Amino acid sequence: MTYPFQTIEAKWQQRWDEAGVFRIPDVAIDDNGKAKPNLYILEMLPYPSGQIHVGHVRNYTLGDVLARFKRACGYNVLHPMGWDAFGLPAENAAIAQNVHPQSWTLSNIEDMRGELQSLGFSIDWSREVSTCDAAYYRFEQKMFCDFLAAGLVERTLSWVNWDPQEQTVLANEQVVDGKGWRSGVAVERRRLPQWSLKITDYAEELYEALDRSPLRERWPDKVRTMQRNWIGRSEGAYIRFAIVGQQGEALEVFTTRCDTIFGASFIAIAPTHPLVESILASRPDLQEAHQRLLADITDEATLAQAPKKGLDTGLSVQHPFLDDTVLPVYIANYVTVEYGTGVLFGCPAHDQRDLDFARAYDLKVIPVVCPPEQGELTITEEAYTGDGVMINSPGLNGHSVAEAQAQVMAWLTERNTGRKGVTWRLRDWGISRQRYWGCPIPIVYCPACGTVPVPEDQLPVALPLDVDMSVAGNPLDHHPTWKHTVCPRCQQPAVRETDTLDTFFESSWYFLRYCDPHNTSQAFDPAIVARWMPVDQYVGGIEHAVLHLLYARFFMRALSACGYFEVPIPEPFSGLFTQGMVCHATYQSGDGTWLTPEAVEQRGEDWVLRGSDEKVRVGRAVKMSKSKKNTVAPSEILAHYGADVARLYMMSDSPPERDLLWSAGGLEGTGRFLNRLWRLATAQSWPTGAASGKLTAEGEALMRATHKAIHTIEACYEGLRFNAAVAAARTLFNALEQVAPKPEHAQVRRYALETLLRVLNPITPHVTEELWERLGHSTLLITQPWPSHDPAWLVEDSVVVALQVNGKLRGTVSVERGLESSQLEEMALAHHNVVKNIGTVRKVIVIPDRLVNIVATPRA
Ligand code: ANZ
Ligand code: ZN
Repeated sequence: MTYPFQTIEAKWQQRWDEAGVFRIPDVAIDDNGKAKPNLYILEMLPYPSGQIHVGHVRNYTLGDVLARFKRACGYNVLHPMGWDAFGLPAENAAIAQNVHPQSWTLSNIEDMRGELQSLGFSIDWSREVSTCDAAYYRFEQKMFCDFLAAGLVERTLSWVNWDPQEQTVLANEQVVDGKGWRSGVAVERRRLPQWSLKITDYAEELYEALDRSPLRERWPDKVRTMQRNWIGRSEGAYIRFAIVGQQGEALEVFTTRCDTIFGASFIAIAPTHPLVESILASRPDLQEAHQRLLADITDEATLAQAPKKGLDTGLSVQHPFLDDTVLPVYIANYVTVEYGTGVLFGCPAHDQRDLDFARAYDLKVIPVVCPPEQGELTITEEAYTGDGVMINSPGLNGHSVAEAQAQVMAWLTERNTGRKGVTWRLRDWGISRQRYWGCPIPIVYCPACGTVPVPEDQLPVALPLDVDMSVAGNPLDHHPTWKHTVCPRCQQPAVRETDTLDTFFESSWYFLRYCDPHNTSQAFDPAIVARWMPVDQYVGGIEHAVLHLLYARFFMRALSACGYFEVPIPEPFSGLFTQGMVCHATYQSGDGTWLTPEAVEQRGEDWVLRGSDEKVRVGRAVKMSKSKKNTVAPSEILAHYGADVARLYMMSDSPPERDLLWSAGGLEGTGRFLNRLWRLATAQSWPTGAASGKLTAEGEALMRATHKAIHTIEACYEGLRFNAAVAAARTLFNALEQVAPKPEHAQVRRYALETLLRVLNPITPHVTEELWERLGHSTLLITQPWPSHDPAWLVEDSVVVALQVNGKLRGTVSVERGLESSQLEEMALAHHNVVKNIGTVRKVIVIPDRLVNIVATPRA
């Protein structure tokens, strides 16, 4: 780089800091004495893993450009930052490196804060929040107690996903293909007392709101679809099947296909269903087989693929419409206890899982829906799940599936054996973690009083720091004193809950704390929150589509229910933007070892190990990750190019929602551009002289280009099309470069340059600020308003002229405005479609900039 980015960037970061320009008051007054509108722009808070990575740089630059732009547009912009500081990696690092999770976390925060600051983000650091700070988590302990009082927290013995390597319970979302999301080890099922949040109480509301404003307009469809699928609304029927020989006893199933009732050939119950216990009580012979079924249970996705297994209970139920038909009752591994009623009726002909099960246990397969163009249907190994015409179904034959469903529903209602109903796939949110580095759950177990929440005046329940991390399991269990306490109610000896909260609990409300970060008496003042919430624009990764983003939506509703707001604020994030990933090619040596980009070089067509002849395999570009060694460290980019180049490059290459393919060449090119801008602005003088008469055509063109740039870039920033904004800024730069620095151009050139600095300022704040100063300004560029454009200058300088022959339109031409009549006449007479239609020309009428009419004899 030829311009002194190092000194410039440090200088301006310090100046902004001294001027306190990013310290945001809750009410800001503009120059006219009016309150500026408040706006909240937020990026997802980082986990303090050690260093920021390129993905962070992209994410935070996106938010920062928008924040700086909106600020210039007159908003009082809240743009805070904090740390999602609890979690497993700190414990793992602590064990591996023999440091305390807290010191590991705090020193990472120091490092990462420094890196973020050197990128020049317009963050109000006075509002920084760290979730592992007792000053923060004491309030979530209070929330937990409030939720408990409101019936939104439950403690239940529940089947959980147990990660044998991490020695912890995982949320369903943390199980990927039957394996722990971090450990990659197959999860087991265990039954443990767990705390959970009743997110299912809000299933319908969370689902419906996805299709209401503002989410409908301002959240990506992709994310709304993912949430919709995750919440999983199914409309269907609940049907009761009477148990044969047990007067008044029935099994209730949930089905979305009541039309297939005549194809039912068995009933299946989930292995962990409460009913199973009573069935087994009278059938000790089945207990061993049942244990084997239990041992196999993993998550649903895996079970869907696994071989179908079950055991015959010996019970049977009566078919609701066929008096002489009874169905056997099985316990089956593919039925989940948490869905519907945990019981289903199997219809092998039309459900693949049921068919696999029927084949394994030799059960009947009765087709009841026939494909429309076929007269009959035989089922072999594949179930027919399509639409069709009813067969083998007394009273329904010949009807469509939809008609059959309506009819069966009517029959069920009539006989009082079933009802219409909706079921949701969403499960309650298990929040207990058997880990140390988290927020203690504020509960005491007393032999006399039972489960007692810790009263508010005894919060926080601080996490003890003197723990032994070398023993397996949760260090809080092994701590000699911490868990022994007295019961808040009866003052007798009692023990603390040693589980900690899922860290998603912390990230479900941090954005509220930013509004009022220093409040010591409550999580936040509702009046202050009302000034800022909801977040106007949230920016983060699509990987949070169903975890964090759903939990935060639930939290707002739960907090509303507990009276935390003046007026309920259902949605935390009005606008959501999910940026693409930063990708890079991968390199591997012959033996498959991953190689860093610095370790390889291109030689002709091939890639080789730097400084050797050893060939290297090049893989396609994938998300940068440490494991594949295809990362580029932001610290190195900063050292070689500086923050402005890094920021500009991040915004230049691809639309922000798409993946960005990292290229060293692209970064170079961006650096060259800023060097050129620097040279242009510093290598000559930029007099401020007053307007010197009429502009030349060249000057007018630059004037037009400048106003057009303002107009275009403004729209691009508004629409988060930052790459298009950069392209438009470069167009203006090129236009400016082409106009020679003659005295008659002085004014327009200076105007163009200043405009360029202003429109680029949100992306490259340091270099533009420096050049602004060098142009003689004593104000900070960051405090300048967004430039306005004059619509008069946007009028295109070309016009469309109609070409007529004897008053009839024969063509049009687009020409420069203000052409001479003779030039227009010449053009018209040369136009192919005019030539075709004229014989002898009598007269030519020209209305400049509009029309040429040729009066002529027809062509012979
Ligand atoms: C009879 C039937 C016939 C079904 C047929 C499907 C096809 P969705 O659409 O995802 O909501 N089911 C019900 N409870 C279940 C449980 N606890 N575990 C596993 N499967 C369960 O799925 C609804 C269908 O899933 C229900 O409709 C039921 O099988 C099954 F031709 O009932 B169906
Ligand atoms: Zn007690």
